[in-house]
Amino acid sequence: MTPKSAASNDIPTLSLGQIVASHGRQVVVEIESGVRLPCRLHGRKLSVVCGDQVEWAYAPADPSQGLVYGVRPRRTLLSRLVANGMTEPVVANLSCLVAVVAPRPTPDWFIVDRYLAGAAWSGLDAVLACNKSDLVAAAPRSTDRDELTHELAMYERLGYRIVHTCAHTENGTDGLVGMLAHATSVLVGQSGTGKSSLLNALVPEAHAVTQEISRATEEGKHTTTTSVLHRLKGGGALIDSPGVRDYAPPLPLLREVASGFREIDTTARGCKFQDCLHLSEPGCAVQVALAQGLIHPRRYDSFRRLLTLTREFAARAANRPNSRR
Ligand SMILES: Nc1nc2c(ncn2[C@@H]2O[C@H](COP(=O)(O)OP(=O)(O)O)[C@@H](O)[C@H]2O)c(=O)[nH]1
Ligand SMILES: [Mg+2]
Ligand SMILES: [Zn+2]
Repeated sequence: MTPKSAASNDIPTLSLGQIVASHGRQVVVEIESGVRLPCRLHGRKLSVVCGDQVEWAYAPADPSQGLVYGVRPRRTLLSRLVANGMTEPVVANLSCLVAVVAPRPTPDWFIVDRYLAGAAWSGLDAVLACNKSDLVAAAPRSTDRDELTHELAMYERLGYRIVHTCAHTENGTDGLVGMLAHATSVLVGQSGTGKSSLLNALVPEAHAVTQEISRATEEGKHTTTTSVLHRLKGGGALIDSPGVRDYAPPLPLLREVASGFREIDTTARGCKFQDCLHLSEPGCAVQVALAQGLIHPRRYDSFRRLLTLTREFAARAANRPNSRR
């Protein structure tokens, strides 16, 4: 509860709640009783995302609705880079990111790496869920299956926890529930990997809409249009998110890019060159580890691509008048 300010007679006593869904100015707030109340944002400048802790009060003229007056400081924020170089907040107050992959659609590991880097930069724990375990044995080509196994083993060596699930039979979902207990987690990944199906397996009352994968593109269509927060029975909360064909986290300073890649970060700490970007300098510790096979070439490629993107955006920002970088 926030005490009412003596001067603000027009503002009623405010209560604390959490945004569980956001549709622009219209949001849903879970209030202290657990009831989910439709609310409007009060004031043009206010903007919220799913997961935000907010101060709200019943609308004076219509007690079936609430008004949101303010947002509490966010403990964490997952954002994404949008086309013009700006960042857009996606979900607030998360503690864990679950990157969902599946044998179909064919995994885009660069997207996975970007999510993992975004999680690291936002201070979130990250786990990988390999869904559709029923399809692994029936993968169209054994090379696809081998690649999936190979990549997952690589992430496991890096210290990421991996869980294998089947949203249809609920095989392995107990393991996922165990990982998510007491955390506020978001399911992210390509469309069609089964994020909404997993949510339904874990929270049946969520009734999340799922969709057939389009045969033409092997990509799921974007059935999930907004992030919604659901409570897990064992404690914790789970947020389904719209799928992405492309995701990039807000870019850090050039020298911080390595911190999004665990193995590159550790190796980079031993690099003898000050201000090294670990791109091509002979004798650079990262280059040596790469040549020795201690860093996976595809992970290094992910790092290099994100570094290049950071460079491009930094250059663009520097050329803009009134830029902050
Ligand atoms: N075989 C199989 N199909 C699944 C599984 N989970 C989801 N699907 C299917 O994959 C498609 C996309 O699922 P959906 O949950 O909408 O994916 P989202 O886009 O990540 O939310 C749907 O046709 C689901 O029925 C699974 O574990 N096994
Ligand atoms: Mg979905
Ligand atoms: Zn270096």
